Amino acid sequence: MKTVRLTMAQALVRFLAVQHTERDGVQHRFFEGCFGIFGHGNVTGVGQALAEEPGLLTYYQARNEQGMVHAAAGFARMRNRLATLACTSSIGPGATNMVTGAALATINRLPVLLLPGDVFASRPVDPVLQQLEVPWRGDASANDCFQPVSRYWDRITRPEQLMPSALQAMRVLTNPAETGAVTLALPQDVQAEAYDYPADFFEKRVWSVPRAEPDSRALDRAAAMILGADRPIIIAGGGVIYSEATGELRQFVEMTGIPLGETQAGKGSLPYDHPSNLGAIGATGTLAANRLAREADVVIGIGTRWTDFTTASHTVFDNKHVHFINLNVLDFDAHKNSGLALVGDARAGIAALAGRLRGYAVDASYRDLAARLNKDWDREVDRLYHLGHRPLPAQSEVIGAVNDAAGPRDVVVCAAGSMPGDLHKLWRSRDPKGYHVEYGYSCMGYEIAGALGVKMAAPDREVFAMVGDGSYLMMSSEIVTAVQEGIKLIIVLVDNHGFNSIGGLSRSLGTDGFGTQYRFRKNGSLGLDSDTAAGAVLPIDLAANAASLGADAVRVNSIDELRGALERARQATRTSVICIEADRYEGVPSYESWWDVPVAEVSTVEAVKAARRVYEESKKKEQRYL
Ligand SMILES: Cc1ncc(C[n+]2csc(CCOP(=O)(O)OP(=O)(O)O)c2C)c(N)n1
Ligand SMILES: [Mg+2]
Repeated sequence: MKTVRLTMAQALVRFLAVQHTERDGVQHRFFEGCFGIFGHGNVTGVGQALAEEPGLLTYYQARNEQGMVHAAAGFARMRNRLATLACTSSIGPGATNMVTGAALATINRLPVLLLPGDVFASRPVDPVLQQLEVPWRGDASANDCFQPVSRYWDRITRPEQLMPSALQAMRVLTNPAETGAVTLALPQDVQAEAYDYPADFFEKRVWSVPRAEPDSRALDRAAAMILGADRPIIIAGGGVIYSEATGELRQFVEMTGIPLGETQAGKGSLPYDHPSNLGAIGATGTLAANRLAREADVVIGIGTRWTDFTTASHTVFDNKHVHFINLNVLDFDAHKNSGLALVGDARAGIAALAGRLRGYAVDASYRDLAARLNKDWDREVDRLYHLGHRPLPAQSEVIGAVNDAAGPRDVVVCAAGSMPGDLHKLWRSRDPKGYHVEYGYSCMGYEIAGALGVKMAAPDREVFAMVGDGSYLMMSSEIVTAVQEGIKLIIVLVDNHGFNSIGGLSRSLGTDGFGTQYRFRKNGSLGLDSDTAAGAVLPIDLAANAASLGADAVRVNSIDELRGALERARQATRTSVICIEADRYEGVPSYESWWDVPVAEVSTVEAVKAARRVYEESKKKEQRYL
């Protein structure tokens, strides 16, 4: 047997470089590079291996380990999970900085490979710098934190153990039902240890991504349910887009006339102006989608994990006799809401259902109602895009200006704050990959780092990262990575002096925005830095901050100025940051939706007591979907 003598880290890098995916006959290289921040635990292991054969995997330096995992997740989402980036870190804090990124990837079902350095397997000199010791368990390290947030986790304690572990890692990463973060913890001594690896381990491998068709009897039952429905509705989730099923979905919708709502991950499944597209569903839904959802008797969920935002905390599907049909590649999701489970690929499942529904269509009046609601909603978007609010513009106008500046294939990226909900309602999406809002983990700090990964995955598209001042201050450091790599982002930074989304939530539930503004503590306010008791706003110059990181940065004072700056940013070759202040109190309304956020059952504050009464009433509307 031919063997190659390599360190474990060298073997790993060689292995990663030859992994491929294949779907519909098209092959993709699976790892297009490796992000890393070096320290002890990877500088002389994986770092040495990347440096010795730089042609194998392109190395990208990051600023923050969390940021690099976000970039890898953004990349993987943009590539419909058929390719990703690996991430290497040192031991201890470098490793645990990746835990948030791992959770985000796993929740969003996105493949990322994490390679945290680990303490010595041979334990000659314990405790090493940054080693977390557990007195009662000798084989534990900080990397055990990754277990609950990974879909596959292993620690490579001998060099030859790499072979079965790496193969398992690939199985999970490329399986659309199982995918998420995969963590291979790499003890620093083992990374540097040599072994005679069989040459076969380094042969090109192609992992086929299947398009499993759901069980035919379940499909028959689903078709019968749809035929018997008065008011069916489709809810399109991220699975539609990852499966590249938007063409089949459109045909299905046009054939049957069943109207469709979109989740955050599923937005873009149909163009916004398609007459059957009702737009966003749920807590951040449109009037169109939430109205029709209310009456729906059969809800066909495709590729959705049914979060509380999608169901408006189990209130938006309000028909007492509602039943769900769930087409999902993961049986866990397919069984939610007591649904009829169609376990399989979205594209294959839609085609199979369409075959059973030939000749079927909803009443013309129902189809027309959807088309009318779609048009009505577009008028509402138009209104909110052009409020002309003074002296500060409303956030909806900022979104309108960015939407106007974006070409049909360009991408908007966002994750946390008040913008995801507004974007969900208002963004006019024209391309299945044009709307990229991370709302599974809704992680502040994803916006810029995730956008970096999006642009790396799709360099031919403009990428607009929309970020709040809170998220920006939490993590903007990957701007430096964008500048270093010559990767162009257009970052629109909406400044409202703090956590407006949470402030609004707090105010609406009786707590006056406590702790959500960036303001000086006012003397005598007893620390209640709430909206009505706060001092002056903090003098934070966000544009100067962005400029200091190497971006072309500008502060604009009106929507007209914003439009000009966006045009200049489009022409530019470098990363731009455009900072604009928006009126924190001029929010986009909710449209017949609610979100279950528990209010204190006892309080001395009248506003809290009143909010609790409303809460108890609203909660009665929640259904169990049994
Ligand atoms: C890492 C992280 N911490 C806390 C939260 C809770 N949270 C959600 S939105 C938000 C405020 C975001 O502020 P900003 O980015 O300025 O957006 P705005 O709400 O002002 O639109 C907070 C604290 C979160 N989603 N992520
Ligand atoms: Mg803010």
